[in-house]
Amino acid sequence: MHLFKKATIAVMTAAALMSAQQASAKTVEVTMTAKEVELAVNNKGDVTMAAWTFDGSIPGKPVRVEEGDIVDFTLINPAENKNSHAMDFHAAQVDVLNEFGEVKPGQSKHFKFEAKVPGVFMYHCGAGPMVQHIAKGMYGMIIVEPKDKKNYPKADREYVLIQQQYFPNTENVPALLENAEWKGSLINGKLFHYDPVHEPNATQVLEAKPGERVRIFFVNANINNPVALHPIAGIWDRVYINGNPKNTLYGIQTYNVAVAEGSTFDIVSPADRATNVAIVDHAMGAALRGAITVLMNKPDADPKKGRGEQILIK
Ligand SMILES: [Cu+2]
Repeated sequence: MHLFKKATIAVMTAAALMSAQQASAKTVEVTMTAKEVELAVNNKGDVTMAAWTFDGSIPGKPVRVEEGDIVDFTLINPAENKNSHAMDFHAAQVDVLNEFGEVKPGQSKHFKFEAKVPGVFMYHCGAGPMVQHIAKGMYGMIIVEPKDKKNYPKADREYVLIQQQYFPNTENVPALLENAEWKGSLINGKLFHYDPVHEPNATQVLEAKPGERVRIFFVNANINNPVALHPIAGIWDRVYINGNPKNTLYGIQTYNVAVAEGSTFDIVSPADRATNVAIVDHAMGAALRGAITVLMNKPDADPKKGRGEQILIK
């Protein structure tokens, strides 16, 4: 073939590939409202916290986009709130003083960013004192699905777990900074949220069928402590550091998740029998303060759990 023709074909192929990529990228609109509300932090509902939240829940809703998507974000801070709030997406590469700046009560803020890096990222309020806004519950997870699926087999079920240190008195900011007075570990906003073994009021567990690949998207939203994430009676088949399959570890017993890190964990239970796994922070002081989650692997697992909206079990 003529050299010129070859080059032309190569350029056309590259152009076609690029436009195919651009065509698959989309804009995802996300709006959140800062809400200062009283929320229960236990399953029974009688231990409450003066919470600051995104949309009234701890954690805020999971945001899920694909690598290359544009996140078009609006934060509303209603006039009835007493405090300024802000949004810091760890998946964004922007300007801390501009996009992540504080929004006063009665105002709102709008910004866009491209989710260029795949993975599991924390988001949180960055208004001062930031330690207090996080301790009061203003955080969540953004999942940026990788385009490159190498090392990233399809999961049968997916679950979001976010851990937070619980301080009964979030008005004592120096205590938060010194790691004093922390009394509990919240998983998705509640103590022993999915652990009926240690907490009779826990009604929910994670479910899967024996042999299914279960993917845990995990964020450490603790104020100060790392999380030694371990599946009791299991082994992590894969750990994707920062949720990115380019950073894959295999056959891991415990993986230490830094404060403000998000990582993804795959576990595959034995296919020939029903089993239970307890996903814990193996730092005992955290586990026995609430950081234990039961994953039940059983033939009659609820088909809705770990799919769609139910990646975060309420
Ligand atoms: Cu805030």
